[in-house]
Amino acid sequence: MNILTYRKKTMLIAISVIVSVVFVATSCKQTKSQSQIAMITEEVSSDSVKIKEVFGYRFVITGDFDGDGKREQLIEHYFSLRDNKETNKFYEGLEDYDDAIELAVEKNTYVFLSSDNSLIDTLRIIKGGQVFGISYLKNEGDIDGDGGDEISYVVDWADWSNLNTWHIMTFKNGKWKELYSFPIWDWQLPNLPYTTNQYGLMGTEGKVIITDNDTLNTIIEEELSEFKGLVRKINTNKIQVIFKNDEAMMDTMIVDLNKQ
Ligand SMILES: [Ca+2]
Ligand SMILES: [Ca+2]
Repeated sequence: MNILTYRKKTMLIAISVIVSVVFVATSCKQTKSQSQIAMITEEVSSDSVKIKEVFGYRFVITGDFDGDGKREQLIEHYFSLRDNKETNKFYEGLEDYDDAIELAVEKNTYVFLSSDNSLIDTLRIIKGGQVFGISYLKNEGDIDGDGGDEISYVVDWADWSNLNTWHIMTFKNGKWKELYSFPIWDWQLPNLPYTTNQYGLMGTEGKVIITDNDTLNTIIEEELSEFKGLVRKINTNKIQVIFKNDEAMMDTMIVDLNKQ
């Protein structure tokens, strides 16, 4: 290689480095403006996406909860204390879960179960909490042998945790009392359909509202009704429960309610 060729080569390398630097700088600039455009596009598109209220599922169970020999209903309510009316649980078109939580909190919601039997007191579950209603409700039958059916419920917390508590309640002497409770994970429960019949204080108020997929909602509802729950009566005041133990393992245990 002679000296001239060497200089030419060095020059070519220098030029190519300069070109590369300019190219990288230009492409950085392009990337920045492109990302700005993307941001604006996202803002515009999110503005144009209509946020739609989704009423959500409401549990209704039947049983003889006061033990008078006649069956009655227990109906879930998701009530806004801010708006003073039954309210929607969810929204379609929200960008993230935090917005859903924030909207639920803003509405100052009150989750309760009412009965069509006026002698049965309202079961006040959560007032003004971070909730989306209840995620499970079941008639457990007469666990303690007093003639009235006990119930189980789980709160649908508007949070990020999957830890939860299963509550068994009994209606005695005009009041709801907790018979027993145990820790669970939310994933031990079946999914809820996004919409269902709309219940007011006087009964059904609306029809089924479907957001996206009828077939899927039907399957989810079937699975929900087929779910056996996490409590099994073994004998009077003796139950077997599936729970989250202290080692964070799914476990079963026999509970003697006479010893609680
Ligand atoms: Ca009754
Ligand atoms: Ca009972």
